[in-house]
Amino acid sequence: MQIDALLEEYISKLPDSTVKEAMHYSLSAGGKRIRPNLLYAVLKGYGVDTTVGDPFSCALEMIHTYSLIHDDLPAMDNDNLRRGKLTCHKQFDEATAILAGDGLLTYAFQVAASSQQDAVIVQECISILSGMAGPAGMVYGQQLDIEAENQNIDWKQLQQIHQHKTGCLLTAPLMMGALLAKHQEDLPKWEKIGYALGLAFQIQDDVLDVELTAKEFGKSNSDIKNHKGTSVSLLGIQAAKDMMNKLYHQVMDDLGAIDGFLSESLVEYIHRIQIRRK
Ligand code: GRG
Repeated sequence: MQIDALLEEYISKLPDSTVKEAMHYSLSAGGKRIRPNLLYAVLKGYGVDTTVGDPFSCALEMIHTYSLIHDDLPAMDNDNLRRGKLTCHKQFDEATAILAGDGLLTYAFQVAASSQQDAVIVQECISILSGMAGPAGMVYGQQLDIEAENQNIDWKQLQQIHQHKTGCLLTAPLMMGALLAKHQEDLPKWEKIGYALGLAFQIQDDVLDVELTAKEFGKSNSDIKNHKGTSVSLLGIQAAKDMMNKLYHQVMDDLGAIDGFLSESLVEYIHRIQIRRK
């Protein structure tokens, strides 16, 4: 089943309520589903039936969506637009948006734990997922990001923020894919690839943020409004683009060097990410 249909199915199991509506609103607002697609492409490359990834791909998208809902709140980035639509707290209200994020985060782990795969592998996947999303991963990155507002940070500090805030949740599907495919020995390689991909993706986000209008990009340019350093403001637009392309190349090269992994679909998918305009 497609990721959209799977997410619909999981949400339909919840009791009817405003928080369910808000979770559904944000989950179905037109996200690119990058994290689920990365997981499926890793499984495909290892020649594994991609349905083994279903509960984990849904959990990833739920956690990603929770992070966006909370990031948009007035206490954080205070954004009105996300994916070209009203942010969750604008469409509903702040209390509902906080609960929708809480609901998506907790439900994600219930969904992941419902996997019928080998119990040890499920436990390892949940450990990766929680580690990457939590206070040593994405939440830590968000904290660093908030502290960096109105500060003169250097490139090293910005990289640290990006790697946690964005890189961790892009690395998780790669590592979970290797675990589900029973290729634990490849985990360090996927971790390296994930962080390079995360950094490239975030630099691209910064470049698109200045090159496109909010309408074209589908979200507000809140980094400028919130006086945040970005790869473009620190490196300049051309150097940022050069670094992004170098990182994407490195990712493609590293993918080709994983023994027994057929990288075509993942390389093709990452190339689509590389040329994205939203
Ligand atoms: C609130 C704990 C907490 C964390 C928030 C992800 C995040 C951390 C903040 C979002 C800020 C941001 C714009 C980061 C840039 C990279 C990024 C994650 C972009 C959005 O991801 P996409 O492009 O989104 O995959 P879609 O809308 O396609 O799902």
